[in-house]
Amino acid sequence: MKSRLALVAAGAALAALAMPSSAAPPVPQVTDLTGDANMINGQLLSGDPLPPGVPTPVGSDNSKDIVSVLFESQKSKAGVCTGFRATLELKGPANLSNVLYRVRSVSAVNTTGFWLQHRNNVSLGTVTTLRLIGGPEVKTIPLTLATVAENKIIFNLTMSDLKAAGESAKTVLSNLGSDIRTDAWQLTAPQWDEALSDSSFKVCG
Ligand SMILES: [Ca+2]
Repeated sequence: MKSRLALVAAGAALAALAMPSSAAPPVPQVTDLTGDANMINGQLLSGDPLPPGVPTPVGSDNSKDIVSVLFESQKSKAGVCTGFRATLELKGPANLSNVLYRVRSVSAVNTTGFWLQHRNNVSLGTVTTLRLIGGPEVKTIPLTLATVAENKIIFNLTMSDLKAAGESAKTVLSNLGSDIRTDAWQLTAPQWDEALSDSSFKVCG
């Protein structure tokens, strides 16, 4: 019995050695504390009763509470860059009822805004768009509907989307961040939560 156990243990050890080491999980470029989706930490139209980033668990809405944003380049099987993906993670499942979920950045072309937006309101229904500000033309480009999976909203941008935005495989997005707002179509306020960072991301890095 003892020898059989030894053989089993040895086999397990060999199997472990034969397995490829698992890659480290990707690290989000943007992270935010939880419990602060409350409209009151620098998020009112005017007046800030508390400094930004002060958690207030009472009244915080998990469906609008930013946890992180992860930007990842996407490649074909041949290793060619096909665009990128941005995953907005929330504390709780998303609530697509008159809400704007936005992943923010800027680029050398769209210097004020390169915004990925998944929103729902009475005028538009549910749409995913790319809002461009500060470039040759302020405009909004329709995107493939984002994937909503429980507490994650996943935006996918193709090279065609980037080209339509005046961008390319060389584009570097900076000032990465996110904000979540009440969506009443032309009025997108108040803001529930916001996350900012100094991080940057090369779309085909
Ligand atoms: Ca948060």
